[in-house]
Amino acid sequence: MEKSLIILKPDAVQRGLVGDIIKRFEMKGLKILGIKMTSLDSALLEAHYSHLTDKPFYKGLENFMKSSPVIVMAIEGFECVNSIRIILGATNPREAEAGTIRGDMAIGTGRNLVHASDSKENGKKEVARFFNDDELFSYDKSEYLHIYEGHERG
Ligand code: DAT
Ligand code: MG
Repeated sequence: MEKSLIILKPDAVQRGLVGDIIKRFEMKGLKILGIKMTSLDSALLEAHYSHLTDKPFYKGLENFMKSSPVIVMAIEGFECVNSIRIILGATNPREAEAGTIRGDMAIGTGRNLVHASDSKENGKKEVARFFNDDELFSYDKSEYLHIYEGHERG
């Protein structure tokens, strides 16, 4: 089972889209291992966006991510990293497919509502970066029998 770190960014919180976005992950059948509201600081953001700190838009991105609380979620599912990126849509919401979160609800690249991990390795790393062990829950989801075939349940 893969893990993905999801952030519902300040625009999702401010626009009242938190419920609609979480709904899409729940509808897919993904398991929420942890969820909380938190504020992000510069050090955490620099670690999280280390691939972008030298970009001209980085300071704006950092300020935006600190501009209001966010919701962070740890999600688990079979090959879920890729599935979740598909549910998000392209980084630039104007190029995101209709039916995706960004395609349906966003316009600006710097206001694209949601972060999700981009690889299995980063999923593991990012969940550990944003959650303490005692904030993550291990439990059986009864509906798994109707979401997965046996070999996919792990
Ligand atoms: P993604 O969020 O799809 O994984 P990313 O990791 O390349 O995309 O970038 C992280 C965030 O940085 C992205 O969600 C929005 C912002 N960003 C990326 N490219 C940008 C650009 N050209 N202008 C403004 N913001 C940008
Ligand atoms: Mg990314």
